[in-house]
Amino acid sequence: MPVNYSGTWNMISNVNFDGYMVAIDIDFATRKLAGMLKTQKVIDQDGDLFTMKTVSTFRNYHCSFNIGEEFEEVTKGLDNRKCKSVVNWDGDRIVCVQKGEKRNRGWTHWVKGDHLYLELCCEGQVCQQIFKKNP
Ligand code: VL7
Repeated sequence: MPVNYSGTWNMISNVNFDGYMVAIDIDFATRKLAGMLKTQKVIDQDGDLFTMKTVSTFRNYHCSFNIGEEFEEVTKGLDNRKCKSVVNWDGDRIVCVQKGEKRNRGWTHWVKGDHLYLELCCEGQVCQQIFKKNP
């Protein structure tokens, strides 16, 4: 049985977030602000149904999906694009492919101990974020 991602996770590192934001065309001022944030992931996993909230003092982003079911994602408050997204298990990892205007867009999550890892990809950029579980 795959791992459970449920919980509140606090960001402890964020590598190349700026590169990722450039790749999705976020303007300079917004990038400077967003780059300062320590975001929180609030995840609820109920079987294959996930709700993910990315929470910060600046903006929040909310996304719900069922594993293996393609959905229309609008990256509201981020780059505001429409994607056809689908998330699948890859072993214990969850891998999202975001099909749309941007090439090679998606993300992967995995858990190791009390750490949650996230890689965000777009075009040639990879951003690596690490979160620690709220006890
Ligand atoms: C991950 C942010 C930057 C615009 C504001 C920054 C606000 C907080 O795809 C994501 O998460 C997945 C995987 O965990 C689940 O939906 C979104 C945040 C990407 C991109 C864009 C800068 C403005 C950051 C919302």
